[in-house]
Amino acid sequence: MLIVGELINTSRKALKAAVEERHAEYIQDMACKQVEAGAHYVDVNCGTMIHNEAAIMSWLVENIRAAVTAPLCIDTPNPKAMEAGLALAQQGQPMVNSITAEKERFQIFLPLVLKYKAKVIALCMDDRGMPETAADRKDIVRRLVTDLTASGVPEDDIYLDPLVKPISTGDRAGLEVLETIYYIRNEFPGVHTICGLSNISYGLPHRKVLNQAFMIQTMTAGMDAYILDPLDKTMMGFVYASQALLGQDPFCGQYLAAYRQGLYG
Ligand code: THG
Repeated sequence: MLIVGELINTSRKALKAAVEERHAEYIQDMACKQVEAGAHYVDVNCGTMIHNEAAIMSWLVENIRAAVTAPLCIDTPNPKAMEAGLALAQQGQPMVNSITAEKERFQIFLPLVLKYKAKVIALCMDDRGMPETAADRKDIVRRLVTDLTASGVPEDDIYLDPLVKPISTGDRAGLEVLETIYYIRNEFPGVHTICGLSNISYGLPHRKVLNQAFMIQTMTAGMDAYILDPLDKTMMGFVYASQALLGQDPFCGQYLAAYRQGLYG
């Protein structure tokens, strides 16, 4: 299981304010807290800062890497911001978040993935836009896996993201993702699957419970990585419990170790 901490994202009001004030300690503290809570990667997203995204990405990455040794997940559709982040994120194997099957985006981001030997999140999206059904996603998944592996990206570095849409916008949003995970597990067992979990709950009250339920459902379907809020201790408890219950934690070792470290409960 790979956990990417989602909290350094300027779509979050408090984080945006800290970035605008260049409050480095706030950002560093947020990075440390997520890693201490069990995150393996720290996501870095300043996509709302459209006028100087690349410069802000550089500032964020420099400060975060001084605070934690965990590798970083550079989260932007902007090629300049992606390169700026990757150039500085030299600790462990960085993660590119994300490439898509959109022709131009694929051509621009692929060289960066190869240059930095990065893990890559491949979003199920192409020039036709956001997919609705699992059938739409399957076609895109096949193209992404074929094109990435043919270009020399190891299967183990590929994280397919089915693209989670809010359940408030359509009753089948969860089901279509589950069906996509089953498909990927069967057809491409060597690649990973990841999602932005908190997307599922946009627009509804008490979001945490929807995020937690969807984590368990998707993990049961075979998802093996998440972008989530690692400071939600109930969520982290469900992650360790699910791993053990799905036969992915020999002798409940991680469940026990996380309990002893106070990571849930
Ligand atoms: N796939 C991939 N990357 C992603 C996503 C994805 N990166 C961004 C996002 N989706 C995952 N990260 C977040 C971060 C925050 C929130 C949701 C997903 C969130 N923020 C509150 C909101 O916007 O309402 C902020 C509230 C506040 O102000 O604090 O929910 O799907 N590959």
